[in-house]
Amino acid sequence: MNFGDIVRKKLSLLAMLLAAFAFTAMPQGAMAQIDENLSPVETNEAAQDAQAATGQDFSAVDAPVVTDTAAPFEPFGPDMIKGQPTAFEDDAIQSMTFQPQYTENGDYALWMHDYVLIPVITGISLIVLFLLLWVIAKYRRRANPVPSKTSHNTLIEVLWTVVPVIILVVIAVPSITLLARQYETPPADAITIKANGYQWYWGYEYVDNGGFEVISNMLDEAEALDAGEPHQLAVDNRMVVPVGVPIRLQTYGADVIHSFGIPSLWFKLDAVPGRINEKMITIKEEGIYYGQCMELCGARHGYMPIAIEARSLEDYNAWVQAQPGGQTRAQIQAAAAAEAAQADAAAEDAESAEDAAEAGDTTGEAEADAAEAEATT
Ligand SMILES: [Cu+2]
Repeated sequence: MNFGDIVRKKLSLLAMLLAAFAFTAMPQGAMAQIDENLSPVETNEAAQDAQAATGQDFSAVDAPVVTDTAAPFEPFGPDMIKGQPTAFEDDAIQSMTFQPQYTENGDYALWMHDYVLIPVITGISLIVLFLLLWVIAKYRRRANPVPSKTSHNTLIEVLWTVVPVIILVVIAVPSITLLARQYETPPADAITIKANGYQWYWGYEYVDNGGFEVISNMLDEAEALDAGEPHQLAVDNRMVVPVGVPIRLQTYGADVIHSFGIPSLWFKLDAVPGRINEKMITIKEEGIYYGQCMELCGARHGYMPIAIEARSLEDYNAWVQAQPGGQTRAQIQAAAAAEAAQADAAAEDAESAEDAAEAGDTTGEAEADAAEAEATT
């Protein structure tokens, strides 16, 4: 065994160690499942712990309550469409890269693509091309009639092992960071919206706003063109979401596996029957963002587009209140507080009536029973 062999062995061990490190450093959230045995309280506590750990402080709940006197909700027109693919004729460079991004994760991923991956790929391709041309020119039979019998060169063997390891480590750092960001736990008060995939349309369930579901179907060509929107992306009812607020976006497959994907928001999550997947998304700008089902799900798989309309929290709350059974979170909290106060008052009544009964008042006893019954309901 010569020196080169020994070094190679040691370095492959190092590469394996690095891979093992990368795997253990990967966020556990990437493999997390929703634990159905966990009670809602425990889940909430876990979320709060996570929030404390990340030091984030969002409060969607504190937003101003929109009353019925607010302006009615007006859907955005086609001028608000954002993050669409670019045609080659319009901008050759832009047409070859990702759609413009409107989330922090999207910005990070785009940065990694443009400033880490593309330079590395271009550099390696150029070096390999240069080596090939050099060998073809210098070592062709006419220029080099007596071939060398050299079979080992320790220096270049060490180099071609060490350099790729360094390149992989350089790529691994932003790559694992991006993975971790994509699986960040939403804060406890993130707004939960559940996207249900059906054959072949989407339903958006507003879990934290009264639990209503909006069914979203593709518009036909004439309707889409009428609305000034792209055919096969335009829908009748968009998924309205608040902008700048963390959303706990859950996906679920009602029949087969679908996949909820919006390229310009750097979001894709499978919608699987019998299991809820979830990921956090925070949209940076108001606008209309298009996506599609991204898992072959049957005959009309290509005709179940996604259209997200990101609005200010006030507009979102106004829209929520216009839906059947829709309530803002402030309204839900106020109702819960009022109910709790009522229960407290009833319990107090029961207590005072009981005291009266003890004092020998027979009508008080009946009153106590009635008040107690009220308190328990
Ligand atoms: Cu589908």
